[in-house]
This record gives sequence, structure tokens and C-alpha cells, in this order.
Amino acid sequence: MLIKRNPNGIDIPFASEITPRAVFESRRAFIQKIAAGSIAGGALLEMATREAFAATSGTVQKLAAKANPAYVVLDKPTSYKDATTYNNFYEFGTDKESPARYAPKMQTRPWTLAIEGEVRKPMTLDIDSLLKLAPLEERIYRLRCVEGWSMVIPWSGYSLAELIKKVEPTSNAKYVEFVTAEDKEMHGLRRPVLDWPYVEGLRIDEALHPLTLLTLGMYGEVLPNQNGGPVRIVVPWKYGFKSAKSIVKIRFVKDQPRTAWNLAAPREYGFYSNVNPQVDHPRWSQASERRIGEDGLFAKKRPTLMFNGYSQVAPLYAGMDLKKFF
Ligand SMILES: Nc1nc2c(c(=O)[nH]1)N[C@H]1C(S)=C(S)[C@@H](COP(=O)(O)O)O[C@H]1N2
Ligand SMILES: [Mo]
Repeated sequence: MLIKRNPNGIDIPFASEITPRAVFESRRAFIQKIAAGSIAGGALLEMATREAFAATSGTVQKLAAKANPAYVVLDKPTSYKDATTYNNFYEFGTDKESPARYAPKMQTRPWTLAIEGEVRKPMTLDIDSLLKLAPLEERIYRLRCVEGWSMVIPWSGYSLAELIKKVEPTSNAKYVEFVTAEDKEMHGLRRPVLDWPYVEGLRIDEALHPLTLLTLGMYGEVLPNQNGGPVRIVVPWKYGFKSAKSIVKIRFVKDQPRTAWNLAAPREYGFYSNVNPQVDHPRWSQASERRIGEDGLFAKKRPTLMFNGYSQVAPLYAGMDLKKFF
């Protein structure tokens, strides 16, 4: 996001993976069956998730989560390898490869998440309590980075609303702020790239929307640190940077919180940052995107969808000028 790039926002592609032929064939058969109407509902979901899981690490701790068909996009999931080696996590360095190299060294146990501010029941929860707070669901979401690329990731977690209910926000709680850890392994903190710690925020109704996911895992396993382990937020209708990684604090506040990217470049990154193909970034178009894994020389870009395709959130912004509140 700081790096100068061409107007389409394409950065240097990493070594792309070629889909093995067998996977490709089975996917084609799968899609033909969907088209013919011979697969539906649960079976469809099960196949989609099995495919997503085909290439996990195999070494990371498994995490049981029940697929929630209401929150599954049918786009082909990004390979586990791409999702865990092409990351934005500036605390570990500003290039795409550094998070995978350095983040695994961060200690994620013990880890606590403090929930405070305008709530009747402030609490500090460790990862085991977070894992038990509500049933873990598997959801396959699109993630659209403001830089112009996207992925499709099967996350495990539950609606942030489940946690919000437990702490009982007061009527003063109009916004929610998320604060990322400052860890000794985060060498990026030594450089003033952003005003550390990384902070993000949502309006309370956005935070309460069932799509907003408190995330503890992906691909059926514990969340890798480079993807925001042990706990992060995922807000799929907003640009990726709204989905703060490795959080240690959630604060309920009265006034719109400061956010790291808005502080760094207010003209480029607004508080809302809803995915919107009609509102260009000042330095590049947001009309289309490059899906990671489809980035061969001749791969076509995909059109970017309003709210990243999550049109159910539109009522949250009824009557708002989304060019002004970008
Ligand atoms: N703390 C923190 N959270 C962060 C970032 C970051 O640099 N620091 N990068 C964001 C950006 S720009 C994106 S696109 C997503 C990427 O998530 P992923 O690596 O799991 O795909 O994380 C977001 N969360
Ligand atoms: Mo991003």
C-alpha cells in the first residue's frame, strides 16, 4: 500500500502454483454436477470444503468447526500455500513474504484478548476461553485487498456478535476499536511505517453484523500467525486492511476510533473502506481484481463486486453517500 505500483495495482507476482490436473478435472466434474442440479445443499458444501482442505499444512493443530452453508461462497478456495505465504502484515515487514518467514516465531500462548470500554461486563479472555465461547463455524469468505488482489479463504470462528452479547455494551458504545499486539518478534515496529500499534475500527452495527467474524482458524486448523493468529477479525465486505490481525484488545467507544491506515494516508483510506468498484483509490482503479492463484500471464482480471459481493450489508449504509464516506 505504500509501495508505488502501476495504475492497476499489480505488484510483482510470486511464483504461482499450477493446479494439478487431477484437481482441475475433479473440479470441472463438480461444477458440471452443480449445473445439472444433481448436487445441492449440504453435499455441495461438503465437497467445496473438502477441496479447500486438500492441501493444508498437515502439521498445524486441527480445529473442529461446523460448516455454515449460509456463509460459504462457491468460488474456488485459494490454495493453503498461497494463503499462508503471500500476506500483508506490516508488523513483520512490508513485503509479502516476510510475514510467513518471521511471524511463526511469535509466541501465541499464553495470549489474552481484553474487552473493555463502554461495556457492563469487561473481560479478559485467553485463547481457550475464546475457543469455547461459541461453536466454531467454518465460513468461506472472499478477501479483497485494497491493492487489487483477492483470495477465497475458509475461516473458522464465530460471529463477533456472540462475544459482544457477553460483554453487554452500554448505550454509549457507538464504535468498536481493535488493537493488534506489539510483539518482540515484530521487527517492523522499529520502522515508523504506521503509527503502531495497528488499530482498526467498525461502527457498532457493522461489528454486530453476523458476517463479521471473530476468527481463530483457517482450513480446519489453528490460524497461522502470518494470517493473524491466534485471533483476528475478518470483515469480508471491506478492504482487507479492516480485518485486523493478532489482536489483543477490543474497545467499545463513543467516538469514531482512529485507524492505522486512515492516520497514515487519510485521502487514500477512509474509515469505512467498503469494497466499492465505483470508488477508485486516488492512485488506481478498484473496478477489478486479480485472484491469487489465477495470476498467470494471460489470466483475466475479475470484476470487483459492490461490498465484495456481500449485498446483505447494504442496509447498514442506507442513505449514506459512499463516495464521501469511502
Ligand atoms: N495487524 C495487522 N493486520 C492486518 C494487516 C497488517 O499489516 N497488520 N494487513 C491487512 C491487510 S492490508 C490485508 S489485505 C489482510 C491480509 O490478510 P491475510 O494475510 O490473512 O490474507 O490483513 C490485514 N490485517
Ligand atoms: Mo490489504
